[in-house]
Amino acid sequence: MTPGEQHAPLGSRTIGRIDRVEEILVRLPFVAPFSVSSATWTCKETILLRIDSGDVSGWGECVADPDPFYSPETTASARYVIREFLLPLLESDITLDEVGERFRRIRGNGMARATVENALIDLVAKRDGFPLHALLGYPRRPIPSGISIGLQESVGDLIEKVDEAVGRGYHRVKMKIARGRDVDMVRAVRERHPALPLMADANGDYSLADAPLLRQLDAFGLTMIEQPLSYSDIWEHSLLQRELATPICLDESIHDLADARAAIALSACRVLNVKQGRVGGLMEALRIVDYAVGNGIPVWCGGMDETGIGRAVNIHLQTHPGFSMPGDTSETSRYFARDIVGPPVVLGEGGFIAVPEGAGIGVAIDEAELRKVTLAKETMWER
Ligand code: OSB
Ligand code: MG
Repeated sequence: MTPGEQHAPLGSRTIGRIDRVEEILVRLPFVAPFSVSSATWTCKETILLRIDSGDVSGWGECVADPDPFYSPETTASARYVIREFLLPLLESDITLDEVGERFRRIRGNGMARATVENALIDLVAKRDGFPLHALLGYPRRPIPSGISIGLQESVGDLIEKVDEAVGRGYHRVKMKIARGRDVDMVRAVRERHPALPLMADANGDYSLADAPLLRQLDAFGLTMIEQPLSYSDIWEHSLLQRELATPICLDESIHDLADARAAIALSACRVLNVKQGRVGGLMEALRIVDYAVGNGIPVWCGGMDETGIGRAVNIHLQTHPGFSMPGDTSETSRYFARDIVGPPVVLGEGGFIAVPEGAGIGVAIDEAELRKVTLAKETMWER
């Protein structure tokens, strides 16, 4: 690091010489199945990208699932787009801004783009000797915690899960809801935990005709309801928001800054869930946070039940002071008995999460563990 370099804007840093790109398909079992209105997942199956430059390796994790039940992108589509369209756009020594410019030619496929971009940013941070948060330009701070509790079979099961989360010290609880598993379940949680910061995520299960039903949720003082309507809608959310006292938060509907601007202009939401993996990477995520906060819309950081690689990225991202609400950043053990990186994410004093201290994402790959969960490997670029 040379003097002054510390404040060089992220986008003006060059990616250096790329020697090798390897793609690793992994499958990690979950400690328990995770259900949302549109899917049940029993494991984390995804691709990791390792980009090598000299003796430095940058890592990126794709947030796509093997199925298109959360997003139209899938593990297979991301692999295809990365191999056929994104990696061929890379060239040694271009800047991160230039990478962003080139990647803009690829429409959609934000999860694929984020995988490559995040690996490059991790690589640059490690090479230049900065923790990721410092490269982004923000000092460390304790990160608030939040947990996302999947759909449960019964009210009893749900209460057990919520009690456990509250006992662990999570700052807020998100519960998944779906048609027929909504008002009674929210009521039960609220009666047991009157002061708990609580929100509900429908993953797009409702339609505008359900407005009277969703209005019943106003009685429970939820901090917000996430993505009540279709994954592809913004307009109808603006109509629904007029009918609800509870703030709407958009997740699936927001793919980039333009979507965020449209949603805010239409008053389709009062909160945004920013997932770097969904919006094409850290750089677009930062633009969305700046824009939303500048326009009076608070944001929080979502998650995609990532391994320790993506989990670390989400933690570093939340050093941005614009993140004013606890996100879906939970302990590693909430999903995995064993992770492919160390140390695991744990809740510290007061339920906060510490930002990793090393260079880049600041967590170390456990090569032995990684080998155990690897399904396939492919070298996609060799110098
Ligand atoms: O809707 O936020 C969502 C997980 C996978 C896909 C979609 C969502 C989620 C979560 C869990 O809610 C977030 C996490 O714990 O990482
Ligand atoms: Mg969501």
